[in-house]
Amino acid sequence: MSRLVVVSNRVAPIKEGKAAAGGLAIGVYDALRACGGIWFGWNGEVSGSAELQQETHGNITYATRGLSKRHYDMYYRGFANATLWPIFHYRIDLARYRREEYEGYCQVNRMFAEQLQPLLRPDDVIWVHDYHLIPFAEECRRLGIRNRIGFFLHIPFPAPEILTAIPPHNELFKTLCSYDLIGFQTEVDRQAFEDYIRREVRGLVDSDGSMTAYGHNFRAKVYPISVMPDEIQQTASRYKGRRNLIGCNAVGEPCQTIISVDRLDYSKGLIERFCAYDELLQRFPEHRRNVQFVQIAPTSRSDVKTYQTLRQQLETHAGHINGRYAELDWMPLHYLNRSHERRVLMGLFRAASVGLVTPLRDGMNLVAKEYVAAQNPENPGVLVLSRFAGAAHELSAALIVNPYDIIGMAEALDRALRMPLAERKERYESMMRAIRRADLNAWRDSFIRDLRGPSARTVRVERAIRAV
Ligand code: ADQ
Repeated sequence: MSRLVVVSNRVAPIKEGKAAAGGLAIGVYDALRACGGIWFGWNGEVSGSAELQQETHGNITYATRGLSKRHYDMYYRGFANATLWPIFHYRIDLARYRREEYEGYCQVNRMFAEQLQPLLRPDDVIWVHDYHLIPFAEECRRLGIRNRIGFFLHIPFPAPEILTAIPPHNELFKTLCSYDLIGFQTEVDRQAFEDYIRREVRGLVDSDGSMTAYGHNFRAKVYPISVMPDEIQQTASRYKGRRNLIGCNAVGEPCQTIISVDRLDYSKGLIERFCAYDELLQRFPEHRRNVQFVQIAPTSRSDVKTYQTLRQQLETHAGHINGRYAELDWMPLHYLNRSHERRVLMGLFRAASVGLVTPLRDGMNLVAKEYVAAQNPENPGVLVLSRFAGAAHELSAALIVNPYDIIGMAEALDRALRMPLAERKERYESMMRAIRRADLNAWRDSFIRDLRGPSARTVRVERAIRAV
């Protein structure tokens, strides 16, 4: 089998025998181990060496490099995270556009392609990840690289009306059409891309998902990312640590726990969630002392202004809730800015009565799937899930909420905290079936199979021949 070459913005080498953290890393790592290959990208160092450093563990070579401060500011902090991230999450109000940042973004994509080229073999297949690397395939084609190249977008693809707010959208999405295969999290995202291709570009779209635009033939399909449910189930049930603390308040009285785990990001709807919890305690005072809310939210992109402001707002809200309701022996909200080991998170998920996952927009949201997979089948908790998380398409048996409706979320929390066992089991079983039907292996295998399979051009030619 030909090698796999994975390109992602951030690469953290995984030593053999060590566990990868997070969905993307686990999925990609397993695929690389199965057929051997290269994982190429930024090593996270700023002002570090632009020289390519290579280290090999087993049959995987990690080829990484640093970014200069200027490139970090233009490409990563600038165009990727201050223009694309907010716009793809429907937050034009938070987006800014600077031409020099866009140029820096394109430059980094070009440098990455140039550095990858000498490492490539003619039959390698290349799998590129996420919004940092939209022009990557176009840069490869410019260098004469003819390998199959696929792209997976981890975040939402917004409606064309939103996308066109990006000043160079035509140029940018033209480069996206250089990929052979483009993968999206949900049908809504794929449809939005199709709308853009039809309306903005006047491209052609076939019923099998193949498209033609700017003289390129390519396919666009849905591959919902997921988790390994059995592995999570095992990790969660084995965890014997702090879990015992959950389920009791400070004086040992029984207490239900609501848990949320997110990167600290405005797309995750954290402020609205705090307001909903406040509303729950106000509207349904019977839950006071009987419930605690644990919000784990490690800071991310902390050198971007919007993220600093969000952090301050959350601290104020958290202080307000605890100040208003806390008693000497009961703390209603535990707000933790630290990252936690995966096994600890899975253990906490299992012990919590409610998983509260309410992003304003999210490509998929793996925490929703992890929460369900971690539950005790005999006494499962309830998932309260935003309709704007990609995961809501598969996990329709969750209590689906609109994160802009604060009272609606408080009512859903009340319902979740009171839900009888039979209903909890029924919802849990339905969600587990959905997760098992399309787990992380299915995500990875179907994408790689399609990328290695016949190209959109071949399919089109064969169809034309059959029609004659
Ligand atoms: P993220 O926005 O990072 O990912 P998410 O899907 O929730 O969001 O994945 C986060 C991962 O990190 C989960 O596996 C979670 O358990 C872990 N994690 C979160 N907080 C943690 C903490 N405090 N400590 C340790 N681990 C923590 C992007 C998109 C999503 C998409 C994923 C994968 O924004 O929509 O689901 O990529 O495609």
